[in-house]
Amino acid sequence: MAQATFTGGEHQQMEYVPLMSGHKIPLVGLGTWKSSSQATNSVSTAIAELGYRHVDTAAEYGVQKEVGRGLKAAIHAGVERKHLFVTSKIWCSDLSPERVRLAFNRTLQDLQLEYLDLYLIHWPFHLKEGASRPPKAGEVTEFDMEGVWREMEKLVNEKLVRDIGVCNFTIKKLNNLLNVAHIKPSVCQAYSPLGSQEGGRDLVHDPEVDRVAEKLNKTPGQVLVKWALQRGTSVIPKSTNPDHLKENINVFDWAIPQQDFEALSNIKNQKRELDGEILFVNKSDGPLKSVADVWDNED
Ligand code: NDP
Ligand code: 1BO
Repeated sequence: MAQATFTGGEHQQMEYVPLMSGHKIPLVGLGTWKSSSQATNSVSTAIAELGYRHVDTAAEYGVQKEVGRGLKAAIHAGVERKHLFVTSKIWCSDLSPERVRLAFNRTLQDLQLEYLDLYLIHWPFHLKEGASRPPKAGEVTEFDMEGVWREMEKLVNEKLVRDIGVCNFTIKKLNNLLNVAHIKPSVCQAYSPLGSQEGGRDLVHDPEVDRVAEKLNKTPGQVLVKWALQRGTSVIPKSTNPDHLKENINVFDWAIPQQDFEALSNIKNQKRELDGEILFVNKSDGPLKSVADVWDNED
């Protein structure tokens, strides 16, 4: 884990970890999936009042304009842009070389920013514009990974993006990318630290999480965020609830004892909550006919 860096102020002191590029990513960020119209308030409160410095969003979340207004309010309140870390993602229907720049420009405009800190490939599959969920025959098409990555590299070279990376890549796909990348991916995003939202797994009420929370006099949300940090990842819990926002960043001056950390790591019935089935699997026509296909049979 990297040495802590502090930003000062009344709110929580953020800690950071260096990326391969040398830029540093805040250890706790704010997720914005399904934040809807509350995104503006949660982003501005999180940054200006609570000490968050990282916001994770995506074109597909449909909240980038709201997030942009929240960022603007936080900057207006005195937080400098250079102290923020903003991540967005390119959606599957824009995953062709000729659409990368357009998608990126739309994202910058919606977020009211001049550059992004991190731009990620959201999922490594190319979807036709307006594809159904689940996709119909012919709606999942070939993904030109090398061509798309070249366009993303251009954004870095033009200083419009500081780091580029991926989400939902298997080891096989990462190796394919590493074979062609001139600029290596800085991040393979891990997400849903609390078990995600409706349809996900309610880890906040898991008995083992509750036991550790009670023992340490912390909330279940804090225990889950801290577990992810101690595991060695940065973390992006989503919340639009002010109390949760406060809890989720208050994780830097205590630790989960090793025995409890191991108990949490061994919680029963672990599985991937967001498996991509609804987004990409067409059982009869493919090309992805099962969840195993989505994950290259690596699970
Ligand atoms: P999380 O695991 O972050 O869980 C969010 C849920 O937990 C919400 O219902 C939230 O409700 C609740 N919650 C938050 N804090 C607490 C707390 N302290 N105590 C109790 N409940 C709490 O879910 P996400 O799936 O949203 O993952 C986080 C972020 O990761 C996303 O928002 C998105 O930015 C990113 N992501 C990226 C993906 C990718 O493909 N790259 C996929 C999925 C997510 P409330 O708002 O009421 O607090
Ligand atoms: C549909 C988008 C999945 C969450 O990132």
